Amino acid sequence: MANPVQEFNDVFPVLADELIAHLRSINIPENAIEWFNRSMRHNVLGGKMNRGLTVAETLRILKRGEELSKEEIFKANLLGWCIEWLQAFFLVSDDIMDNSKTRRGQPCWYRVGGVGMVAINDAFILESAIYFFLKKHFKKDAYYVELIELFHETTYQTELGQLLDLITAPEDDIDLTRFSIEKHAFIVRYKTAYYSFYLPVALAMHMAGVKDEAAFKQAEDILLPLGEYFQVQDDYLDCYGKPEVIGKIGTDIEDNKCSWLINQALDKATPEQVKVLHENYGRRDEANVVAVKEVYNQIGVEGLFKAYEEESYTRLNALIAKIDHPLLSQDVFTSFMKRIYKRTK
Ligand code: GPP
Ligand code: MG
Ligand code: MG
Ligand code: MG
Repeated sequence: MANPVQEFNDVFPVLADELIAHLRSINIPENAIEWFNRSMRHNVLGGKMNRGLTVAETLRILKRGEELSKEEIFKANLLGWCIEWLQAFFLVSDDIMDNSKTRRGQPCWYRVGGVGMVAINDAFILESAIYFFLKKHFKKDAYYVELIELFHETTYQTELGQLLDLITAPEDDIDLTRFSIEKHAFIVRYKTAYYSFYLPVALAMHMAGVKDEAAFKQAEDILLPLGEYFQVQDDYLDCYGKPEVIGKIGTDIEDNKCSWLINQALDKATPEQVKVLHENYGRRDEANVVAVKEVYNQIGVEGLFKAYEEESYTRLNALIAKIDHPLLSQDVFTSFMKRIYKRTK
């Protein structure tokens, strides 16, 4: 069997060529095609590609060892790339909203010389490309409408999560009493778990011909908590990850975010520590950030995270062990778990 990563990577140039050929066919000027090509390569490539790789991997598991045809492999990987395009659309936008500096070890797209706010429109084009690919390759399939609906609904859910993430963190009105661990859980399910966890598996389920709503529901019931755990790791790495490993410089403290870490700290802090957090969270000066991290250290937030990580591993594996729908397989979820447990980037 060919290497799944190679099979996945081989699909990107096919899609990039299709898009560019289409732009030429409608007489888009060469300089705009060149611009788009640069945006696509900067923003779609260079990530971990976990979401993208999961579609074909899940389809293989759902087909229970039955050999996939070349066409099935190509189409599953194409759907995987559509998630990577969706993610590119989100990340270009998120980095502007979060005032971030770097992503995947490079400057954020809006900070690349000469790009600036054109990045907003570039994000829109990255999103539109998804529907160009779906139409070109799936229009004749019985599940074409399901794919379109799923991408639209997932985008909507993510945007609602992003809205909550942003309005819970107004930069000019710092009020830590607004935060709670329940609010955090709600935000992260919407802003991260649907598109990163439910979407790749649901896409593979559609390709496998699954129709039973109960199967989608069972998958969602485990994938949303898995995605929540993944975003808690992201919050942890924002503060404790090494920029050269995670490829980005954390901004959650400066951005007044309702992060898992600040919720843990507020839960355990003495009145004096709460006061320090109130005076320093959500401010841009390095000294303020240092003061917040100092309280995190006093409280032992890193240790709380390690304990959460262990507890999540046990709890999520127990949830996976309960999956019993005949059209699903526990392996879909254990392989996801293996990939993210104790991740460092
Ligand atoms: C992760 O939040 C969530 C997203 C990237 C979704 C953005 C959604 C939009 C509709 C734009 P994050 O800000 O913690 O991610 P990171 O740490 O990677 O910046
Ligand atoms: Mg964000
Ligand atoms: Mg961000
Ligand atoms: Mg983050």
